[in-house]
Amino acid sequence: MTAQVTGEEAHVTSYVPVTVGGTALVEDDRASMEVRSPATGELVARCAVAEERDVDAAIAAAQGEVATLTGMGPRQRGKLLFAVADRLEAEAEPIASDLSAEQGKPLTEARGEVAVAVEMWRDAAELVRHLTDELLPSDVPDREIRVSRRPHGVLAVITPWNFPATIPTEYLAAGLAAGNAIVWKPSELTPVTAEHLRRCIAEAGFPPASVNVVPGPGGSVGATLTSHPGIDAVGFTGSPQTGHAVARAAAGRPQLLELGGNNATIVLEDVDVEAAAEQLHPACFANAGQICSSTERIIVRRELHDDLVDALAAVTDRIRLGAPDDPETTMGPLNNRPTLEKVERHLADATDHGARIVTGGRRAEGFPTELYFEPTVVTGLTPQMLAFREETFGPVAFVTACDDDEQAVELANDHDLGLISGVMTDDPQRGRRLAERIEAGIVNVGDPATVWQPHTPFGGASGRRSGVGRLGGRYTIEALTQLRTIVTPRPSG
Ligand code: TXE
Repeated sequence: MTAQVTGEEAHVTSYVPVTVGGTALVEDDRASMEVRSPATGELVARCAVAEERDVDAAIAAAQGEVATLTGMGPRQRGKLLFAVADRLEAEAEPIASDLSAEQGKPLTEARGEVAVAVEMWRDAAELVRHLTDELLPSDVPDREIRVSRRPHGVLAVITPWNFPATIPTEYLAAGLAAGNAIVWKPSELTPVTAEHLRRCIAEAGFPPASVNVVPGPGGSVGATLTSHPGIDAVGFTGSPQTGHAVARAAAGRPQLLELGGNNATIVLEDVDVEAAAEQLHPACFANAGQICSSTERIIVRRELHDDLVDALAAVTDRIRLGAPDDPETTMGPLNNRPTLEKVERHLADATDHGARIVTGGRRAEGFPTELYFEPTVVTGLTPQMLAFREETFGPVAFVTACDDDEQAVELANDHDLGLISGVMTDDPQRGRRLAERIEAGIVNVGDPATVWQPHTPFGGASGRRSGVGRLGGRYTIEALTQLRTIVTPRPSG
């Protein structure tokens, strides 16, 4: 970390500064905010609150670096991306530990997240090293048409707290690979992981203003950044409400927006019920359900309903809720109070409208903070309930019964967020037929919603509210570049 906090807050591990052009700005008059562990309530870091002048300076610095990054060419940038991956890998253990402390996920999940981030840096490096121009045939014989991918220029990146290493990496790795210079506002809830990432990028040898970090709250710093006339494009992952505000603020500029999901997994009557419950376990409860691709609604054939609900309740019995750094723990606390309150609001609304809590449903007692929530199974979910319409983002498996394939598809599509879906069946052809009719960016047949391979295109179906564009491997690089067509006289001879 750039600056240690001393004195009465000696237990504070770090201070996350504004960083512009590779320099940490640590003037005494800049406001800061606390980052507290969701698991213990202890202060784990302080984070600077960037001011308007910082955002201006970060954008000016990034503008000055675009030419350097573009001039390096893709193969040299690829080398630096590999070097970032190597640094992250070498420091994976301390980074995972800090990530777990500020985010609340079990250390094992944090280690897995850092390992995936490492692979994403390598993936971006390989992809960009093979980026080629395209020559199009010309209607006019003496003209050559060359189409190439250029960076947008200054890319504003805003990221959330649920995956503080992988979600930023999606934008940073592909954004730098493409030659953009970046101004990044990480979540104010997980800035320590952001600082690790920024440092690894700098130490890998990227020019100083390649990634500038302006930490702080979204309503002020995020809004200043996304409405700034100096940015050329935006990458954002977060809630639909904020995403729509970002879209308005950056209107007219290229945008890659990944917003929430209210993902359905359909379970057909031909599956083995115990095996289906095992697959649904991580789909509903990994990261305490705080994943935009989590299974939020399970739509099961009525003849299997009771058995599946029993099997789900049995798998939740195995979940060990506890401190993230305890090796026995399989689920940690929720990250923040608004998320806790939303989970409770959705459960209260569901039971008011006739749903039944089979197991869980409450804050767990005996923990240092109120953010530990019991893994929960609820049945009787119906379309008029909040949990059916909005993303719950908590450790809850909501179940509803259906009578046939037609009704299953209708229920799956009866919501506004079409990110990812699953059809669990032993019959791939039947699963495929249903998948063709489900309005989501990804449909897994044989697997639940949640399963995503990071090099494949990830994003919301058109016409829904869950985003614009696609993340994942080369699709992110495509989204973070613009096409430039140059038509020249064809060399004679
Ligand atoms: O999101 P926000 P929150 C969903 C999930 C969660 C809900 C709310 O359902 O319960 O959103 O979470 C910054 N201009 N997802 O409140 O507000 C903010 O500082 C610019 C799904 O955390 O969208 C943070 O850096 N930026 C999701 C980022 O936006 C603004 C991941 C996300 O915060 C801003 C997280 C503004 N006006 C939540 N206001 C997913 N798709 O994975 C806030 N921010």
